[in-house]
Amino acid sequence: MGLIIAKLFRNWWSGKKHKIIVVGLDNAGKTTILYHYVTGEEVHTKPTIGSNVEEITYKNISFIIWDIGGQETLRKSWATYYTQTDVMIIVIDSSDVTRLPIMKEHIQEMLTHEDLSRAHLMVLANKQDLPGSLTPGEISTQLGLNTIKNRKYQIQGCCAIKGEGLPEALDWIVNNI
Ligand SMILES: Nc1nc2c(ncn2[C@@H]2O[C@H](COP(=O)(O)OP(=O)(O)OP(=O)(O)O)[C@@H](O)[C@H]2O)c(=O)[nH]1
Ligand SMILES: [Mg+2]
Repeated sequence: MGLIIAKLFRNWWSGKKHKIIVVGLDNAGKTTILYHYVTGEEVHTKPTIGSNVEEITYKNISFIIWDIGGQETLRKSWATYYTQTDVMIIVIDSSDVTRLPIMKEHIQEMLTHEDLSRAHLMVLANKQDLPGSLTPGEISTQLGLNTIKNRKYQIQGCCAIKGEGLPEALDWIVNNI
């Protein structure tokens, strides 16, 4: 407890703005998540061309959050956002089971990318409200998260349109950066 308070104080005192990147396939719910963090409400989104960036403060810690478009043609440019990243949030549409192997490959690439070597990983298993969606445990298995070594990571189930599970993800981030 004392350590966490000391860490929170140090982060606040240094004025550091932690960089979070939010990646995932198109339609996963990334922009919905970003604007839920910013406004606390459900927002109507359009597919992101390029990226959105917003700043939020949570528990006295400042974050710059980059939400990067996930359409196939945009995925080649994800790496241009990686430098200086503190936390990567990977968003999965838990009902989009057939495309999980595509995201598994992207995660493997990200985990070996030099610019992300010190970034923590939060996987958000979104759309838990949809019938047929996989549980966070099932997604973790399919993505092979249990093979991750030397990195802090967590998987969290969520429903971005209702905001469920989103504070828990930020709490984990605040407690682990
Ligand atoms: N049922 C359900 N729908 C969701 C949830 N989260 C997001 N959506 C919907 O999924 C659709 C896509 O959401 P976006 O946030 O635009 O997806 P994105 O990942 O930003 O997509 P790109 O910008 O194309 O990469 C929208 O219609 C959202 O309302 C959820 O938890 N449950
Ligand atoms: Mg988007």
